Amino acid sequence: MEHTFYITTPIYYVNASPHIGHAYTTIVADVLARYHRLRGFRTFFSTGTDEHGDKIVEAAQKAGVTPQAYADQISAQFRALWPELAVTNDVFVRTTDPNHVETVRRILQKVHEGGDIYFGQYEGFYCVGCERFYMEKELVGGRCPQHETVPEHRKESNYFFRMSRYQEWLIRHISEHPDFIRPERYRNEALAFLRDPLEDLCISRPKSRLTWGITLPFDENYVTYVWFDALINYVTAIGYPEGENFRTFWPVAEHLIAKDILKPHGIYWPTMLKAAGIEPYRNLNVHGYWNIDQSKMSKSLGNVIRPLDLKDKYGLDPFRYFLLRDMVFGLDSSFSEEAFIQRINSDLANDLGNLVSRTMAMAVKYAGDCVPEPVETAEEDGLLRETAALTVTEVETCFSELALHKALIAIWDFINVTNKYIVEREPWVLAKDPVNRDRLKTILYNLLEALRITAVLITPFMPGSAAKIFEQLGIADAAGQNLESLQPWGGLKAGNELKRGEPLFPRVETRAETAKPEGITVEAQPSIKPEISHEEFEKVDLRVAKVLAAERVPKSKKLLKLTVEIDGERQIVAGMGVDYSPEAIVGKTIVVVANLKPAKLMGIESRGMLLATDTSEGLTLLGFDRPPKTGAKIH
Ligand code: ME8
Repeated sequence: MEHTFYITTPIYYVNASPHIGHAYTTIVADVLARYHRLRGFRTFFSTGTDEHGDKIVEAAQKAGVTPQAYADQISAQFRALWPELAVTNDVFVRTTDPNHVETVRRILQKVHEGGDIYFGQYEGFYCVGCERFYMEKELVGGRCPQHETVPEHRKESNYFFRMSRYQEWLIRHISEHPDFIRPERYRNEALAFLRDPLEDLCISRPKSRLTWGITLPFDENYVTYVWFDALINYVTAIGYPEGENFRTFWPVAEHLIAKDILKPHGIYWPTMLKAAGIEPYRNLNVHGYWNIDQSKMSKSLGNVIRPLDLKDKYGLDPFRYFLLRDMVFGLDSSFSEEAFIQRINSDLANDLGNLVSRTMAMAVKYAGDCVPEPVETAEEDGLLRETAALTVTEVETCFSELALHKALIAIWDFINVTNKYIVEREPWVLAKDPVNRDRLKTILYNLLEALRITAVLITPFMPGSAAKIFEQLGIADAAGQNLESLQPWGGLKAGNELKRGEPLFPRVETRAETAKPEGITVEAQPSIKPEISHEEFEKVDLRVAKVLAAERVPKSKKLLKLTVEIDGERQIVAGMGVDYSPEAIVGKTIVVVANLKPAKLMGIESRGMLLATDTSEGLTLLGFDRPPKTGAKIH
């Protein structure tokens, strides 16, 4: 039987330009699509833009153009971005496309005829940012939990989709298909929504208020609610209902979204499908959020990261690698440029880049310009071969679990085993004596085969770099580049012409390295530590403190004994003596970790720790823009 795979991304709103979050989802979809193609699956990959609704009308008004002109302009930005990021979508759906409009009307008609749409009154709180009504109890302090804005109160006559009718069915479906919504935390979240009675969904907007939408097929005076319209894109993309693609791909549909839109995808969409007589999608795959330097990305904070800026600055493959390596699928992650540079320098330039350059340099030098014939396999080559086989299996498992960062970790373990193989075999020593010729050929062959395996495995993640490695190895045919060719060991053809290339990943100079020539010693930025939960952070009690007295600890250059006021007076011994004299530190308002276990430094008890950071001129204490009260909690 032919294997098939259908992957979708959300269709993005055209109210703002693409950012790193959109790039992440779409690149994950691309990695999955490429991986399945590499395994020989017939694959279809769809993305697009969501163009109707209040939100777009508001954005267009602000820009002083019509909604259509606005949608055209931003949709074009998304469309043009994907090839720049090597994204290989098969289709790009716009909700203003005539075939989509037709599909939405067709499905509405069908659901209406099935008796699942009725006319009624609605009163509720509408968040334009989310394009949805909220129940009062869902609001946080009267505000939308996502956008933190006060929603509009609306009361109007509208059409409703009888979603409540499918509640029991949906609970059963989710329970019987444990993978329907994954990872598990989001399945649980969806089941939690379903614990309360499901309300019917308001699926229309009166034209007296909003005209920018798809007219209902059964009432000219209303347009379709933007989510009812948008979700249907997933079947428009594959030609519902007649298309051959629909029959082939719908049964294997995999949706990819972030946690922000779990409810429409996990609740509205399956019930809509059920009412329309379409079987449910196969899986809803939900990932976390990219935050920027620990805070939420938002236009108002001015910290929106544009994917093309990063690509232009650091290259496409490093960008794709970083996004996939630094986010655990399902959890939030924090983007920092320092962490990105660290990955480029260590994983890419050092581990993979060096492996390719060293191997190619040795192969060309000791074997001439062709892949040598392996002659004798020694037992000591076993580890490399076994690791290769295990890595291929591990990567397959990781893909089936969407643990893409783990797939990369597995590939990098193999890269490191290969690097170690070079160090231990010392080909440059063997090359000194012709007696070792056959052994040397085998070792070089093994290294080149390990490179080929690595190149195949990284193809979905870094297609450009994989292609460069194939070129260096003289592999032009697809047969040497697919996953099937990885087992058994030895798929690389002896005699292939080798071509040395440029280094794959130039190192990026860190601030410390750039600063050095001017005689300043700044440490390279340490990478961000592993994520902790909010609860874990809450355990640290940070307080505002005031330094009341300070003296040097006898016989120590660094230590100062401080008396600080927090919740009363307490003693702290701090290593600030090189950078601050006792006189300079007295009177300062500082930040202290107040619940650190007491410790003794040079025999003196210390109850707490001061917060400081490094600068080119030494340590500096953390301070405040406005004077806070002593003892105030820091959050
Ligand atoms: O919700 N981190 O469109 P949208 C990770 N039109 N991913 C992020 C992200 C972040 N900080 N920010 C956005 C819509 N995303 C609807 C979808 S589908 C039928 C209709 C990604 O432009 C992520 O995939 O607000 C998220 O689910 C999506 O963009 C939301 O895009």
